[in-house]
Amino acid sequence: MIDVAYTIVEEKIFCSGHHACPGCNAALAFRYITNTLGQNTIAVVPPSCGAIISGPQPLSSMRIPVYQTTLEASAASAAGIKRALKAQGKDHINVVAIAGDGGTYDIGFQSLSSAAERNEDIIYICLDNEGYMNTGAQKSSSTPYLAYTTSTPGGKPTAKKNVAEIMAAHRIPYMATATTGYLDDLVYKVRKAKDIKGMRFIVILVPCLDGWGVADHEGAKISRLAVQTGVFPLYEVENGIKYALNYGSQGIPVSNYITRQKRYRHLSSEQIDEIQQVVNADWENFKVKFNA
Ligand SMILES: Cc1ncc(C[n+]2csc(CCOP(=O)(O)OP(=O)(O)O)c2C)c(N)n1
Ligand code: SF4
Ligand SMILES: [Mg+2]
Repeated sequence: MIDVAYTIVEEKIFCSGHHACPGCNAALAFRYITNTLGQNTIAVVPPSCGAIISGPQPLSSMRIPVYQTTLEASAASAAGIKRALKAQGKDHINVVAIAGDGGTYDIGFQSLSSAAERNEDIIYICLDNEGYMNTGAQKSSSTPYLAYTTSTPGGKPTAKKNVAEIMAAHRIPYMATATTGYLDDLVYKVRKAKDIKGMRFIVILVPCLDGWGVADHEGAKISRLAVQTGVFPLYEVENGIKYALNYGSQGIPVSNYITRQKRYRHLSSEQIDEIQQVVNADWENFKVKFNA
């Protein structure tokens, strides 16, 4: 594993007074993303909880320009802005799209995939709270197997889409996973992405207090458990082939993660065992990539 102990230096781009729920981990991620990228940044944000954090203008919580685009078009909008800046000789300005999982895994995926294929010079960050939370916690293709959402009241019958591997398979210069429980690692990855040219993609797991049914102060702890149980490993992939593991499973039973969240409270012990088996098998397969 790679040691990424870092001093977090924040440029004060993110301000207090946003409209997210108290304790929202998406807001925490916004703070560290924007404060790390700094003043020379333009953000593109589609409809999502991120949009109520970053806008409406002039009441934005961010001291940088924010373009609120459609749910389908984050990557295309960011790519267009970056190309226009380059044409004006302003290549030093970072363009970052910050979208939810619904806007990334599902509705915005076509424009994201084609921007990746063209190797557009943008940073694309997915704040993955595993559902359409801003509209009442419906399921997305990021929602995990058996999790309750308002559109899967009996639990989602299919698995979470693996967007990290899909994006790595585009062979973009940089792909990484991160989460709010490991802020030094998150900042390290945003800073690294800032210094790379071409398409950069980071998916950040951000527990949604309301949609997952966790206490206001538990978001970061839950996200650490996601990593320590092996549910959501933190890793990087360069050019689709060079894998590096930052934080992975510590062998903690997945029940420690699941039983803290109301979205799983309908599960039987057999179903929790089933999830444990899947996590074990995924982790064994996943480790091969780092030993190769
Ligand atoms: C094409 C389209 N479909 C539906 C909507 C309504 N809508 C606005 S925000 C949102 C939820 C987006 O979910 P996600 O991207 O996961 O972000 P989150 O709210 O979870 O932060 C939806 C469905 C929309 N704006 N555009
Ligand atoms: S619904 Fe979830 S993601 Fe949205 S503001 Fe509240 S805690 Fe944050
Ligand atoms: Mg979401």
